[in-house]
Amino acid sequence: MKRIVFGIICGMLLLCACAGYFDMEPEQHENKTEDLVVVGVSQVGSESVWRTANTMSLQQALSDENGYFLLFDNARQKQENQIKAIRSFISQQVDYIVFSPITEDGWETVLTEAKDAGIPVILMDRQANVDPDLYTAWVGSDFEAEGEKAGLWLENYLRKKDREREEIRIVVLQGTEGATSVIGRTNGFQKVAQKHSNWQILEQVNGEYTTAKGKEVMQKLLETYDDIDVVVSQNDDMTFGALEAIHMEGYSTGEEGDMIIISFDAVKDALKMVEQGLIEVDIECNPLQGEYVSEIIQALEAGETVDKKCFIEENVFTKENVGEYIDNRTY
Ligand code: GZL
Repeated sequence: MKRIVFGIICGMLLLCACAGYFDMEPEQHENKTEDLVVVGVSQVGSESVWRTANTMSLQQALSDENGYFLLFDNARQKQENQIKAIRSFISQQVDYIVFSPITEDGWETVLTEAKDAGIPVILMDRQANVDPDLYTAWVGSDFEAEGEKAGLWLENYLRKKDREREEIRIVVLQGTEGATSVIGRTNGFQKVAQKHSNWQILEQVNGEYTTAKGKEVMQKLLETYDDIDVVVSQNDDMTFGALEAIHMEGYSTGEEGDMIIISFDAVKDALKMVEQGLIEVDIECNPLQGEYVSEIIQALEAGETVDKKCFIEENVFTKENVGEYIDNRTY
């Protein structure tokens, strides 16, 4: 039974006016409104190229042509905005709530309210530290695997360069504190790093997943430490800022450079830098999650059970393989 309140129907009528809604027979109006699945989406923000691609993927998949009425809210990187949006979706009695929790903690109360209202919650991208009964499914990346891939790449790179026994001084630009992607990438990289007593993680700093903050914290790290060998930057936007700071100080990056850059996300502009040798390796984090979310909703609409967790396939890009992928990159 679709729960669509007066406010949404008004919005629908307004929206459909241009789509010839009023040319239809009265009984057709009912079908059009009744057939749409109403989904409330609370998005973290628009802090990165990755996030923009993630949003576009959701909006393309949850379109009215695909049978959805999408209520979309941009939380501008604030948890309180996400909680407000979720409560608004509950009061509008949407059919599903979809959101990427900006950080893992602080969701128990509002997700209990959604459960009490009988509204299924689908998590995407980041995860929430709640009783698994409070959400129906999660779709996203294996962040710990991403971090481990970065560590294993560095291990292999140093071996090839005959630098296995050298003192390797590493700094880490982390994203938003408490985000699943930060926790996973940090733990995954450390799992490899702890096997190498000659690897020294000098400092891990919060670059907030943005270019501006990435540049700012990299400048501070360059002032603090003389010889940094490796920069692990947990998303490409921070990497763009870090590279600006590194070049401003007269350092170079790449195989023959002063520092090795390891980045995450693998957006097109960063892959171009991999091709140019500015970034040594980019660990993919796939933002195209809209189709996965839609498939979960369609399965639930058909009365099917769905997997609690759905991990998305991801790649690792270096100069050796980036050429095969870069032209097809849509973001
Ligand atoms: C990863 C996602 C991260 C991206 C950043 O799934 O949570 O948030 O790596 C984005 O670009 O800001």
